[in-house]
Amino acid sequence: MLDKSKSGWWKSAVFYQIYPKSFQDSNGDGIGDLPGILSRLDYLVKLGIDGIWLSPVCQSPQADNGYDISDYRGISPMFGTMEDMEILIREAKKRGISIILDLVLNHTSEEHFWFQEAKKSRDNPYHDYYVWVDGDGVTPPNDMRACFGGSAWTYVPELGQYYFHQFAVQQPDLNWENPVLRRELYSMIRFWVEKGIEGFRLDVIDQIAKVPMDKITANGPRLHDFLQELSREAFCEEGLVTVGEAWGADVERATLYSAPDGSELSMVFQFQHIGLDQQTGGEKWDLKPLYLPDLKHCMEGWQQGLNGTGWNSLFMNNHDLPRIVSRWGNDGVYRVESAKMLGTFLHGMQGTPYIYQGEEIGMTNIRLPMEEYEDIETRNLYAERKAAGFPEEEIRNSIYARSRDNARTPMQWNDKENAGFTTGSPWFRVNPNYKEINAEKALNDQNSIFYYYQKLISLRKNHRVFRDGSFTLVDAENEKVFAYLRETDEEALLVVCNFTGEEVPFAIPDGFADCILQNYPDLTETLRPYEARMYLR
Ligand code: TEU
Ligand code: CA
Repeated sequence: MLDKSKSGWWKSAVFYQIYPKSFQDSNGDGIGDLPGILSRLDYLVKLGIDGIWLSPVCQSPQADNGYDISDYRGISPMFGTMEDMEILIREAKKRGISIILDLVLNHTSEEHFWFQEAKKSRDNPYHDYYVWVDGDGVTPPNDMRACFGGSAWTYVPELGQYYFHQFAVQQPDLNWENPVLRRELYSMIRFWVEKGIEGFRLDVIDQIAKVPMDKITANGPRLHDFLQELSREAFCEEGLVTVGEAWGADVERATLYSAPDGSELSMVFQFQHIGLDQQTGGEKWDLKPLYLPDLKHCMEGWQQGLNGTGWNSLFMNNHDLPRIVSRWGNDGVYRVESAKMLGTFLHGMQGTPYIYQGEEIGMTNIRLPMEEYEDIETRNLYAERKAAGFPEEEIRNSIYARSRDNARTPMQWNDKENAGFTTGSPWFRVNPNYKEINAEKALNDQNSIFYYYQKLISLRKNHRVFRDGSFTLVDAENEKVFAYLRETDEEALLVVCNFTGEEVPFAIPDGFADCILQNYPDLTETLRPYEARMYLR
């Protein structure tokens, strides 16, 4: 077990993200919950992870599946009780697993007490917890759009004002210019630290310093002031791990976010790699194929840019993203090989890896009838593009490829009804491929993706080169094979990944004879479809 009292323990850790609603139901209501997670802790111990990032479980009307919080200090009854949470924290800690809570500090639910008060009058003490602009109810203050579609401004006639919301109408933005609000948030964070929470994931943290009348959302002028205050006031313990979601991050900004002096956060989730298969100037729904050299140069920039000056997170999946094996792998005949290849590609790099629930067994995207999509972003997109006259088939293809719901189908535990997720009726459709793809089957198959991920995690812990090594691309312009070298003064690690379904030639550089990990049973002169290897020297 890692010594988590030391700052930087998380540089040797591997984290696992749980989307509680879809992980494990324990009481038959069809919704995942905290006791369900507790019942699966030993599965996660077997995988070898060191911490769990829990997507929000606080009180919420679920307009955005819990990212619309109405009480930061209360557990939503759909997930269980505060006692369930305290038991989970304790039992996880006994197993060497830290609980990392998802903090949504950019906005609350409209049902939060603060907003209910703020709406009552302009001079209510909570009014300035939010962002208001006078208006006539006809013309919003400006043409800013919300991430989930529509205007970013909603009018409250009783006040003669609009309030600002970067996301859903039900998610009013908090006003971080207000020091009283900021202190409320810091006090809430300390409440959770006292409960034994050992880390935080910070939702859209680079959007908190918004200046809506200047049309600024990400990377606002006071962002780093706020983050440094947040770190000083709330993240006081050396061992706390903090990861900020920063869609607008580049390497330069990330050296501030993850500065080694701990003045801001431990690391951020940046998304430059995730945007590479999106049409330039388009939205995530505007698809284009991934061009492998783009991915190589992107990852090279982050690996070299933060080596010694900051710290990377490493991820390809989360609750907002389509399943990577369907996106950049092959979820058909080469599902197992390509899932292992993608894991090899990522886990050989410098940074803290995050495994999203089901990634370790190669869960895939799902195609649903349009009316079955749950996600507010997907539903709004369908309506918006339908109204704009986009061809039905084009809209559907975008949704099949990019909907967040791809990641939110229930975890597939076994081949029994509802994949063992619930004994009731699941809140969301279980992927019909659960009979083939499930954890029980994986645990009974030594060649499963699960055991491959278990080996990746173990290798990272047993060879310092994974944490400390330099990064150099090998054969950088090769459009089919992503190969790179990690080196310290004692060891060298060569990672080789064929990102295609073709057999391709690749010359293994001299001196690398010891293949420590491979996703095919033997070694041949060429690289077979989605073949991945790790060599150590
Ligand atoms: O996501 C922020 C965010 O910008 C993404 O939702 C993005 O808009 C889209 O999903 C991918 O292009 C965070 C949370 O992760 C997400 O689940 C919440 O819906 C959102 O913030 C609002 O809290
Ligand atoms: Ca339940």
